[in-house]
Amino acid sequence: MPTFEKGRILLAVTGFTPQRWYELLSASREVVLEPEGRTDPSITYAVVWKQRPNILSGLPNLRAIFSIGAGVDHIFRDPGLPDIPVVKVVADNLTQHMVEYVLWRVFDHHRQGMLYRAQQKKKIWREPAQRPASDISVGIMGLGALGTAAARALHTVGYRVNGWSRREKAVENVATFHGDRGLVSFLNATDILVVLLPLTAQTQGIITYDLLRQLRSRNALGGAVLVNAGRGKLQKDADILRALEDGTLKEASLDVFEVEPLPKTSELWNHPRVFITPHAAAASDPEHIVAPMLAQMDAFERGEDLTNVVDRKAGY
Ligand code: NDP
Ligand code: OXD
Repeated sequence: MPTFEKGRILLAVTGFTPQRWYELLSASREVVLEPEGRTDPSITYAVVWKQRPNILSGLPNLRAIFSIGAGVDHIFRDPGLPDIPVVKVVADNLTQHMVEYVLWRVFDHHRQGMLYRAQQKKKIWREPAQRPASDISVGIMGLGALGTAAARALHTVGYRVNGWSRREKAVENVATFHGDRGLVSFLNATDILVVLLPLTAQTQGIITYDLLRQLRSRNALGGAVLVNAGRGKLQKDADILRALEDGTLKEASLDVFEVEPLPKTSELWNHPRVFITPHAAAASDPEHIVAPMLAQMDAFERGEDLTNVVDRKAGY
């Protein structure tokens, strides 16, 4: 049997060099790097991150599209997207990174990291009051693979945890809310809001000033806190600045922004109560993602169902 009788892969990526993805995928299948192969009938899979628009529409035998990340909004932006299954990443390694990020940011806000860094700059020796995690409610917007794992970890270290999802959901030790009807109650019970939603037509721009006003600001932290590691277009950067200025928000940790990279002119960069990371909460590591991806392709060719296929209608 020839080595590459299996379907070939089109690797279509913008924004970074996919060398390692190419090497690991090539260990098992022939890989074509876009812009080559755009009408190649031997290509049956596309592995993509922010692919250039319309490049998948000319592939006559494309059977499935694999996202390099957990988010798929970058795929659905494509006007020429063929009507075939889109598979997202669900990987322990990625989930672990997101859990680490969420714990890190929640601990830092809870344990007054911003205050201590400001004091250190001025050589101030002053100890603020300490409150236990059990006095603080963290609300996770988006109780999916990442949000649920973060919720469990936060409960384990002592926080009270709320979760909000589209559909009704039960998660042990988490007070769950869902849909438009549950949103205000969820926010009213939340001191630190952690956003782990996907970007869809329904969620775009959801983190507004008015939404932030619903958070519980009279709390053990002395104010409400926002952590967004979902997508930048969920939020309005200007609304976050306004909320920080008038005390609606005490502090924010932002990993994602309306425009990325965050423009140098953004006031968020220099804000003393904003902590910025460059869309780095949970990177997709090819060493952990490619092997299961290839295994899925093999299984699919044996007639098995693909897993982690996104719901095109819901957009995630
Ligand atoms: P999932 O698809 O597993 O979960 C999404 C969650 O959001 C579900 O609980 C879903 O509700 C909820 N949701 C979706 N739409 C709505 C809505 N309209 N109203 C209320 N809840 C809604 O996603 P993941 O947990 O795997 O990932 C979440 C997002 O994190 C990704 O889409 C990506 O944008 C982002 N991400 C960011 C990274 C970073 O480095 N900053 C890294 C990886 C991911 P339901 O349970 O009812 O379906
Ligand atoms: C993802 C991301 O969606 O890294 O996985 O943002």
